[in-house]
Amino acid sequence: MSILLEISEALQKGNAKAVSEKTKEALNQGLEPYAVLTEGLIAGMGIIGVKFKNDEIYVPEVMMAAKAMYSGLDILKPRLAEEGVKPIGKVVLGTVKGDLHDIGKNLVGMMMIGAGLEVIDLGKNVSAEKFVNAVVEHKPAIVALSALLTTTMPEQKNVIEALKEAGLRESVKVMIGGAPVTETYANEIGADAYTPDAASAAQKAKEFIAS
Ligand code: B1M
Repeated sequence: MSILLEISEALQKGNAKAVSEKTKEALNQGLEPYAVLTEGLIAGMGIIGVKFKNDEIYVPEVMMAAKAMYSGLDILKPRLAEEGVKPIGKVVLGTVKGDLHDIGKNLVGMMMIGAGLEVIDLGKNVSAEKFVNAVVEHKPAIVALSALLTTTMPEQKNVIEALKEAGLRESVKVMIGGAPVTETYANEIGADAYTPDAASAAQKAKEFIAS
């Protein structure tokens, strides 16, 4: 079995210790951190998602898998961020109000740091008011909003509206993403960009800073 498959399987079993050890082993074997991330950790979490949807597993198993995913991410984080030098611009990032999913958002943050951006991570379940306050305080070039639930997607629109009301909309680019989010939705709510994954989010953020 390949080491990447072993990582995926250990993650699915919620075995944080094995995920952490095998992630180190994969890096020691010379595998690219991004391949370990996508073909090991994200692949494993994808299978968990399908099983969760089909009621084959329940929230406790998903929590264990998420914990195992973090033990792998902790090892990868410094390697993914390694290329980041002096920050080229600032991003305020968070998962919107009502939404507790933060694994994807954390990946977006890591990839952005790796792309040389300074990331102010407000965490999960972040209200529109908190985003507005962070824009006032940190003066970022970009606000990045993650939502994983169809029920919390409208909160991305609420943040854009709150930025408009505060007179701050023109001062920032708003990027949105998350599994249920689409380009069409981004256009509908007046976001500046939708990106499907963490790598393209970091790439787009870099483009915004350069433009
Ligand atoms: Co939840 N959950 N969950 N969950 N969960 C999903 C999202 C779901 C699709 C599962 C399913 O039914 N198949 C479903 C949502 C259905 C929907 O609305 N469309 C769901 C549900 C229903 C729920 C609850 C309501 C379950 C319940 O309690 N009955 C509940 C809601 C809690 C809440 O938020 N209020 C809930 C709870 C949880 C846990 C707490 C147990 C746990 C989260 C732990 C954590 O995040 N710390 C959890 C998990 C782990 C999942 C799944 C299995 C995995 C999510 C994940 O981390 N994926 C998920 C199923 C799935 O997505 N396959 C599911 C790995 C991660 C790397 O991918 O987050 O998609 P993702 O991020 C990607 C891209 O989306 C993108 O980049 C990342 C990869 O490169 N991206 C961006 C993300 N943000 C971005 C922002 C950007 C750009 C790209 O720009 C700003």
